[in-house]
Amino acid sequence: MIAIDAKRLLGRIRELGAVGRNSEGRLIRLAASDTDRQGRDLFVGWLRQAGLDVAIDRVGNIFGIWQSPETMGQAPLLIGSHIDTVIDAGIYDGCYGVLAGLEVIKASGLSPSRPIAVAAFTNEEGVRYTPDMMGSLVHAGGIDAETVLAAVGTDGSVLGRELARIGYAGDLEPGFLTPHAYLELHIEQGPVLEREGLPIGAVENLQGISWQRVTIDGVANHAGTTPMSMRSDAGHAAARAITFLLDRAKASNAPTVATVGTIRFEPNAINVIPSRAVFTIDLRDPDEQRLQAEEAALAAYLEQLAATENVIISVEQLARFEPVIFDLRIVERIEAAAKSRGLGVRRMTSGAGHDAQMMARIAPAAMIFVPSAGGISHNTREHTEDAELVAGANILLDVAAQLAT
Ligand code: HGY
Ligand code: MN
Ligand code: MN
Repeated sequence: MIAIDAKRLLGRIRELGAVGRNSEGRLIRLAASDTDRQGRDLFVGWLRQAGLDVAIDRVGNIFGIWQSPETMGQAPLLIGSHIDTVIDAGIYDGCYGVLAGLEVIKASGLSPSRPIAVAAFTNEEGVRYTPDMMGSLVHAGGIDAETVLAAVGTDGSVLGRELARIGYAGDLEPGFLTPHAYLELHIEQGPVLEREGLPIGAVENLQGISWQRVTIDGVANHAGTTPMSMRSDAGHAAARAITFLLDRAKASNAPTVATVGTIRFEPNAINVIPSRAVFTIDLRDPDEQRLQAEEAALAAYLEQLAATENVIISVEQLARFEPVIFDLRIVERIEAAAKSRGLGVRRMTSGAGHDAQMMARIAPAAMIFVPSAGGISHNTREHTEDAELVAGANILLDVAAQLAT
């Protein structure tokens, strides 16, 4: 059986994982930052070393393309993910799938009858600029490049300017490549595979995602002199809203998940009643109707809260993606490939967002998962065993070999 170069894959995951660490050793490669550039430069160097054509589009999506005179002009098989990270990231999220895609292209014994390309999409994480899965969303035609290039980051930067500054504002029109099929290999980032002792997940669907930013405006006042009955306390209103949202998700027997990952007060002083609270909501559910019902319940609560707390509440939608069903034929190929290598496999839902959910809009797409130790991700403790990483990459190779011939 053909196999990927395990040593090179594992070595490069660690080499890329060492890029973009700050003075305390924390891994932070936010989209279009200087550390993202360092990661991009390393990856592009490996693409050139592999003899691939390197293509960069206007929103900084990077493609390494293998083709031959015989395959030229045919729709390529595309294997992709991302190399930007969250804050205090692990070394596998996104990077594993991109580097495994490059190893598939370089695997000896592969004789594709169509081009194969590997992609690292811009700003999959959405931490600095929203929405997440941004580069693949542009590629799939879900948002136009101009809108994305004008996106203002949490640090006040503008994405288009940052891409130009780091040298990744390409001139290719996004969407220049329509894949024959799309594959993505990724760590599960959840507890299922490890709990069931399975090395491979054949991902058949991906849950819906709703990101919102809530701004609550009250009245700054003296913490000591203002009676509780006379306050318009943006901080208390925010606390009540967050408690409502999270208690409701906890009490639900549905798989709905809710997260408030960022919050800030103004003027943010110990003895001043907050005049403003701004926080973000990440709400997800595999069922679109239930997700809409959760959004509606929150909206109704906020309306009632504004009246009782005497504050003004405004909500901005930062991202909204419906659940996605992946291509069953590819899911079945993943299962069959695992079984033919004697690897346990199960179908599963992705709790995390991925570029595959955008590419599924323009091509048959599916994902392969490998276990995450302790189900932990978006955390420096993110870990997957070498043998599991190699097994997943070989399943990617097997399915790619079938789709590319
Ligand atoms: O938010 C997500 O699920 C992905 O990590 N961007
Ligand atoms: Mn990811
Ligand atoms: Mn992630």
